[in-house]
Amino acid sequence: MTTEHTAEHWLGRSVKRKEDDRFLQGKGNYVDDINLPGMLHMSILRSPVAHARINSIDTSAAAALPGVVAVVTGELLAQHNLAWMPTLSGDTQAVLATDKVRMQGQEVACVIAEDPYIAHDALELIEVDYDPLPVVVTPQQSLEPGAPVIRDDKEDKQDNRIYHWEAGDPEATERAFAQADRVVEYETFYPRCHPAPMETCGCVADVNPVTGKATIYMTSQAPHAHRTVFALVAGLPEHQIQIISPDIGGGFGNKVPVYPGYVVATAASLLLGRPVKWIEDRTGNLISTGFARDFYMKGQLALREDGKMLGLRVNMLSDQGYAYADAQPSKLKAGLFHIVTGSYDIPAAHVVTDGAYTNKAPGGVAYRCSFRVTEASYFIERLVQTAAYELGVDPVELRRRNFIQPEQFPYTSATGFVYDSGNYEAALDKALEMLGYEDLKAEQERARQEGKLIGIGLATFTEVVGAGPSKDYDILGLKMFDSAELRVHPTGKAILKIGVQTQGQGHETTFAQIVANELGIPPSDILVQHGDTDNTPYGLGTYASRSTPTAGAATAVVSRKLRDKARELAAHLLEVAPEDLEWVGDRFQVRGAPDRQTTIQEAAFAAYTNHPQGMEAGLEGVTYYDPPNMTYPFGAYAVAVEVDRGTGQWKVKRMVAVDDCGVRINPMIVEGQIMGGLTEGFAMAAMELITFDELGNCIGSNFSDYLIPTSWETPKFELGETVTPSPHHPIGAKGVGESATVGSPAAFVNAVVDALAHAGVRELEMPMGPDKVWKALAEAGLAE
Ligand code: MCN
Ligand code: CUN
Repeated sequence: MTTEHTAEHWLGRSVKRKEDDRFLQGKGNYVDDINLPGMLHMSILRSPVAHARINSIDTSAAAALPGVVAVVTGELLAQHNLAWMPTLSGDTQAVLATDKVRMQGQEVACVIAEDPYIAHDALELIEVDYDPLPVVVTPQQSLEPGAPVIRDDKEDKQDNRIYHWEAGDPEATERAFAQADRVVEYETFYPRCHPAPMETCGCVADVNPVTGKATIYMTSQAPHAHRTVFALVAGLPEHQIQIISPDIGGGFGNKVPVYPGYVVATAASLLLGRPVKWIEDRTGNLISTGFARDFYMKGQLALREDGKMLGLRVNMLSDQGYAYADAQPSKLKAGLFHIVTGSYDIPAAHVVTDGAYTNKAPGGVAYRCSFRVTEASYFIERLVQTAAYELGVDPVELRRRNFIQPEQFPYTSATGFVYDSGNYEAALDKALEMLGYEDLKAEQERARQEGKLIGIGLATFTEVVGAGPSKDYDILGLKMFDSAELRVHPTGKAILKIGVQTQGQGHETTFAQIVANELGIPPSDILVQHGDTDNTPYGLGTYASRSTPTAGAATAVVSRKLRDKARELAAHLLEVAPEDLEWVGDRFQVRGAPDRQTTIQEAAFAAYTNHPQGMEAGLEGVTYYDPPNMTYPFGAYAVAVEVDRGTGQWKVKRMVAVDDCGVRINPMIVEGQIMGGLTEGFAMAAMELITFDELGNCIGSNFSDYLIPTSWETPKFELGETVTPSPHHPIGAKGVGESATVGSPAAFVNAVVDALAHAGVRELEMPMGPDKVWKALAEAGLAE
């Protein structure tokens, strides 16, 4: 009798998240859950002023408070050559201030005490004598001649410019503009915002006084890279440093940089011989850690009369704060901002970028961004809408006339990106159909006659994620490959160890699904381990939606290696040649005699109990995957809003998001990623803002000033999908973790601007609070 066997499919299946059992039952293990015997607690004193010379720091009263074990200052660190540390973009940042403070909230001193409350109380007893200096809060001010030089700690630094970097072809772009019938200009500012994860940053540093081994439990999106940086900063041998990222309560990019708190806690543990815990407070998190955006952008689009785009010029000025600390590929000074041509076939482009120091927090890239794609995507999608108004064509039509066409892939953009695959029109069609675009336009017209304002906004964005190919991508010289190690044990249960680190993205489930898809071992039999540098292979970590494109690919490749070995084992067991076997998803069958079969579990057992002579025992392997290209997910988002002419408030009537991230491993998790990302995109468009007064006081240092949406404010999202597989990824998947945050802000802004556009309004700066919208209404004569 022949057995008809069909293996279960594990891709495209909404397997429930394995990690949720422990999260839902309160059994997560976050850094603050870690308590070690003899552990001390650290608290950080931060500068109240944005720019000042430090005349003196008196720690005597704090040190005398009962329960205080030590007070650490920059001067003490300087004795160990630890007062400054390198940033991920090769600049330097103070660990604790010595000469000057250069931003409000800068780390000035740390108290180590027997309990966290004593540590906190002792901060008030530290006397710091500051001599205020002129403050610079915008990059425009900072680049003016005569502006105070912020980084005068560097001997050769005479001004505040950090970098000047260009991409594209200036001559070709000039020629394109010379041929243009129309030139449309657009200028905007993408304000500073903050990822604000639920869990702030923190660590427990445990340097063993006997062995010298440093075990650091840390909120880290990139434990391996952080270990290497620690080895370089502290001069500790790398094998004596173990970084463990336990469960992480959201990262969103905030936990990519190295922060002073980690370094001081580790130094303190080394000096005191006891474990030291540091848990950042909310204000510390908002005021001093990885912010996002703060990009001033201006550009021109050259068009033919029929709407064909010919050329694009963009100038960008970036506010980096007092240290250039963007976690981004070394070569690319403004990250991937030069993908600013977006989804459009623009033959020529020239992008000029500059970065400047200001008296503000460093951090740069964070917040669901893939290295500045967010700003680029926002800019081009807003510019295209502006061009549509200027040309008097429907924004849908202008997009259609300029999309890169499916047959043009792989498509090389004017700034050198090689887009792997796409079908932009299909995604747009789907979004318009879901939205009922034509009907909505008619409704908008009717509403206008009744004195009501409805706006429709689109964004048809392209992302670039999965950094990255080692020829172009490295951070501090570390190439951006990623890794997977897979062991299948005798009973056919497996353990997968990966170099990336989940912060809520569900890797324990989706990575098990990738193995299951290749080997037929059910995900429930596969343990996914990550976030422990001693027990996982080297990798650059989770950010820039790179986990699936890099470590996900490594996981598929290593699984296939094991399957090849399993084939040999099955052939041995069935006494046939390996070529005579057919893989059917979870077992090998003899071609022509399918009831003769060996399951993957049987092959695994044989690997330890009955392997052929001459073959190595065991069923395990490791792969380091160097991606041949980035992946280019994309989407079409459509938003309809209603704007209240009396108050300037706007409400989302509909929000349709069609995403294409290639093959979806777990549709439920992908949709969760998109919902979360859309919420954050909405948040930036509507309310999230870190700003500063002229003295450099941070406004947005707590949750009553820094507004994040709750479920009450968050609109309903309607999701759709198209599937255009990545041709170079082993399972055709593209990253998706950031798409919705990258793509959606422009759609929201386009919608609100569209409601006012007939009265000449072209620009509203984010966040579009009712005050701003009301002012625009009033200026356009629309307010009532
Ligand atoms: N996935 C899938 N099919 C695809 C693509 C992805 O099933 N075609 C799944 C993945 O396997 C993974 C998740 O979706 O479980 C996200 O995958 P990916 O796009 O590879 O992104 P990363 O895992 O690298 O996550 C990083 C990304 C970034 S950079 C930020 S910022 C962000 C984001 O993820 N931070 C998050 N989403 C977050 N979600 C939560 N809950 N918490 C954060 O801190
Ligand atoms: Cu830039 S935020 Mo995510 O890449 O960690």
